[in-house]
Amino acid sequence: MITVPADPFPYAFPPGKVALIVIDMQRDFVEPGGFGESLGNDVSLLRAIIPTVAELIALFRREGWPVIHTREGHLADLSDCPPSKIRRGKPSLRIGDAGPMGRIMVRGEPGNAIIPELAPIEGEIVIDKPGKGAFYATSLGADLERLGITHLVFAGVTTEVCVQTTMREANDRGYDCLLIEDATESYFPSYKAATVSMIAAQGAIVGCVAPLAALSTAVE
Ligand code: C5J
Repeated sequence: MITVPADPFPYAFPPGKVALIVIDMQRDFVEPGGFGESLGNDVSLLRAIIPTVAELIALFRREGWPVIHTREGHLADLSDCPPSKIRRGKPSLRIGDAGPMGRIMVRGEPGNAIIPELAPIEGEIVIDKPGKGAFYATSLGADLERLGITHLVFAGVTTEVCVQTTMREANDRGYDCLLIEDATESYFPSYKAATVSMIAAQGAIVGCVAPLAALSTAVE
């Protein structure tokens, strides 16, 4: 077992049974001129974690542990997007509309791609998800089962939406979860802070939290 100093208690994982899930580091959320910025958000907050996420991915690749990437997006005909989701957001720019980087939140459009700095390499799983959680309507559960994974490490954006939702889904499915707190970010710093504390609260009700340095040192 490898043991990482974490909040609220040390996080121990068997090296052959751990995977990294990098949530939605896609151009539309993270790059200037994308959907996130068009909604009035400051993407520089999200961009600041790119080097840390890259370092985390490099650690997993070096160890030969699985790296799984997710992208939030919908089929071109939006048949997998509930009308309630389309109705939300900015009235002038809905899911499926033509935006600064192609059709908003549509698979295969430029904005839906993972940013080049964190691009998946050959053999890594990429999960296209229609929801905020990465288990809903995807192959993620079956993929993890096939790989024999019991422990999940999380990074990506945004902390309080897709990262937290996926961690909660994973927690309910019995996975032991660790959030790397400097490898996740929100457009709203107070939402990130609240999410990080609520994940670890009540004896790790959703999972443990640690900085990348704690994981790196434990793995050395
Ligand atoms: C959002 C996400 N915030 N990846 N998506 O809509 O967190």
